[in-house]
Amino acid sequence: MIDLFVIFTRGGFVLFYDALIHTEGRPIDRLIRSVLLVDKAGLGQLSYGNFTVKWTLSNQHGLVFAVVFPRRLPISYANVLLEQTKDSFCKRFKELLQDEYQLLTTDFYQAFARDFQKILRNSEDGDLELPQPVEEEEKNRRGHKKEPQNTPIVQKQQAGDHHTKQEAKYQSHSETQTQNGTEEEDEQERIRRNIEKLKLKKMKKPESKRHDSLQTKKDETLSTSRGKKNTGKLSDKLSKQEAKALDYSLINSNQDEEESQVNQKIESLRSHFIPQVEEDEKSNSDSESFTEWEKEEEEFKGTNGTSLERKFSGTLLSRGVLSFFKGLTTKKELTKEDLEPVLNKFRDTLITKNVASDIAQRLCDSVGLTLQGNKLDTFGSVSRIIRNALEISVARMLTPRQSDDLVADIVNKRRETGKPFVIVFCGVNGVGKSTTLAKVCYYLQSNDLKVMIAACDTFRAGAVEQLRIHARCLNVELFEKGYAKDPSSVASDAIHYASEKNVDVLLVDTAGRMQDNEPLMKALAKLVNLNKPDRVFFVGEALVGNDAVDQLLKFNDALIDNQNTNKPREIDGIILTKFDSIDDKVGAAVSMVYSTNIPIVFVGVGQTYVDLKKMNISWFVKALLR
Ligand SMILES: Nc1nc2c(ncn2[C@@H]2O[C@H](COP(=O)(O)OP(=O)(O)O)[C@@H](O)[C@H]2O)c(=O)[nH]1
Ligand SMILES: [Mg+2]
Repeated sequence: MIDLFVIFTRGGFVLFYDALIHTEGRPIDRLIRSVLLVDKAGLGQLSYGNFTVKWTLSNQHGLVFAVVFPRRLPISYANVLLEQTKDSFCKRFKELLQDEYQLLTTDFYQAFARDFQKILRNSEDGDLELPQPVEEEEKNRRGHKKEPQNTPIVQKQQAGDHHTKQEAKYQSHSETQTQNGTEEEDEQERIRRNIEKLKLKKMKKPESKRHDSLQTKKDETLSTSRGKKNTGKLSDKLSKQEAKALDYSLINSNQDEEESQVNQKIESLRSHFIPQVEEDEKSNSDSESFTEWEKEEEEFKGTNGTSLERKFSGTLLSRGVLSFFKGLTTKKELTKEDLEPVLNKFRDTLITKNVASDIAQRLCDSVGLTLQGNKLDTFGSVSRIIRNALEISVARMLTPRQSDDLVADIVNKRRETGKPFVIVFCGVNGVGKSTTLAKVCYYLQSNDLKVMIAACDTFRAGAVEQLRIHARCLNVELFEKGYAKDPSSVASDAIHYASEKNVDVLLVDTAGRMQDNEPLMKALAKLVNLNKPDRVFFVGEALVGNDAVDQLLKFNDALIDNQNTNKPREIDGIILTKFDSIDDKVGAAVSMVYSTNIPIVFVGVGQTYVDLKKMNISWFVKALLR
C-alpha cells in the first residue's frame, strides 16, 4: 500500500497529489533537498525515517514522479506504478505540458485522479517487481541523514533574503566592535584581574605554570602577512624546537632567563608558521589566499542555474572528459543506449581519480538522467550542452547545501546571545586536527575575532604542549587542564571561562580516535552532547582516499548512535588536509560529500597557518574532469 504519490515540476510546482496518510517528516522535501537539488536523481530511491521514496523523471517535460511507502512494508510494484503514471500523465497533458502548467485546473486534476486510481489498482494486482535487498536500503539510509527543511520554492526565497541578512550581520558586528573599543580599558582590567586569580589557582599545580606565560605577550600584535610558502621542511625543525621549548626544567630554574629563551624559540616558530612576505608582495598574496576563493564561491551561491551555466559555458573542459561525448548525434532525443558508452568512459575516469566505483556509477547515472530525452539541437551545440550538464552536476554534488559563512555565523551568535561560538575538531590520529585548528584560529583572527583554544585532547602525550606552542605563536589564550581529565568537562569549563573573557570563538581540540573505537567514540558523543557546540568539524586526510569516506561515515554514525536524543547532532562540515600532496586525485573528497551530504568547509594545503583554503568548486571540477 502506498502512502503518497506526487507529480511536480523541477521548479517545485505540484501538479498532482494523492495522499492516503499524512507522511510525517515530509519525505518529498527530503527528496528535493537531498537528491534533486544535488543531482543525485540516479539513485532512484531513498529511505528516510519510516518511509521509502522512489521516483522517476520526465526530462522532456521537466517533471518528477514520486511514490512514498512505508519503509518496513516495501511495495513491489513501485517502478511499474511510476512508469505507467508517467506515461499516462505525459500523454494526457501533452499539449499543456509544453509550457502552460498553470492551465492544469481542478477538472484536469480530477480527470487524472481517476486515471491514477486505475493505474494504482492494476499495479497492485500485477505485483511485478522484486523487493530491494536490505543492504541497498541500509546504504541509502546512511547516505541521507540530513533533516529536510523546505521546498525549492521556499528555498529560492530564502536564498534571496540571505544576502541582506549577511549584510546586516556584518554591519552590526562593526557596531559591536566600536562599542567594544570604548570599553576596552575596563575589559583589559577585568582580564588582568581574572588572570591573576587564575595564576593563584594554578600555582598549586606545577604543570599549569606554563599557562600563565601565555599572557606575557598579550599586547604584541599578530602579524597578518600572508603569501609565499615556506618551502623548508617544517616538521623536522618543529619537533626539535618543540622538544626544547617544552622542557619544564627551563621554567623552574631561572624564571627570567628561561622565559626569554622560550620567547625566542616561540618567535622562531612563529616565523615558520606565519611566513613573512616582502612589502610589495603583500597585496598580491592577500588577495590570493582567502578572498580569491571566496569570490569563486560567491558565484556558486546563486544555484538557480544561470550563474553556474554562465560560469561554465566558457573556458573549462575543452579537453578531457568532454572529448568522450563528441560522437553523439544532435538530431534526435538522446537515449540510454547513445549515452552508455560515453558514460562508461566517464565512470572509468572518475575511478582513476579515486572516486569510489559505486559512487562513480551513480554520478554517471545522474548525468545520464539529465541528458536522456533531450534534443540537443534545439539548445545549441552538443558539446556546450553536455559540458554544462557535466559541470553543473559535479558542482552540485560538491555543494550539497548552502555552505556556511562561518565568520557571519559567529558574529551573529555573539550579537544574539553574547556567548562564544564553539567549534569542535574531531578525526583520526595524525590527520592534522591540531594544525588545522591553529590555521582556523589564524583565519578567524584575520577576521577580527577574539579566539581561545581549549586543549581537550587529554589523552595523547604531547598534545597539550603542541597546542601551547600554537597558542603562543598565534597569541591567543589556551584553556587547559593537563592530561587524564574527562575531555567533555574540560570543554565545558573552557566554555564558561571563554564566556567570562568575552571570547568570540572557542576552538576545541580533541583526541584522535579510530572510527571503530567504541569507548572513544562514546566520549566524543558525550562531549558534543554535553557542550552543544555550534559546529562539529571532521578533519580528514585527503591522502587516504576512500578510507576517509569510511572514517567520516562511521564518525557521523557513532556520533548519532551515542547521543540519547531524538535530534542528535551530526558532523557539520569536513576539513580535508594534505591537499597539497594529492595531485588531481580528488575523488575521495567527492565520495565523502556524495555519501554524506556534508559539505567541505576548508581544505588544508600545507603546514603553515596560511595554508588553509575555502572549498574551491572550480578547482575540483577541473581536477575531476581533466
Ligand atoms: N602537507 C601538509 N601537512 C599537514 C597539513 N595539515 C597538517 N599537516 C601535518 O600533519 C602532521 C600531523 O598534524 P597534527 O595537527 O599533529 O595532527 P593531529 O594528530 O590530527 O592533531 C603535522 O606534521 C602537520 O604539520 C596539510 O594540509 N598539508
Ligand atoms: Mg592533535
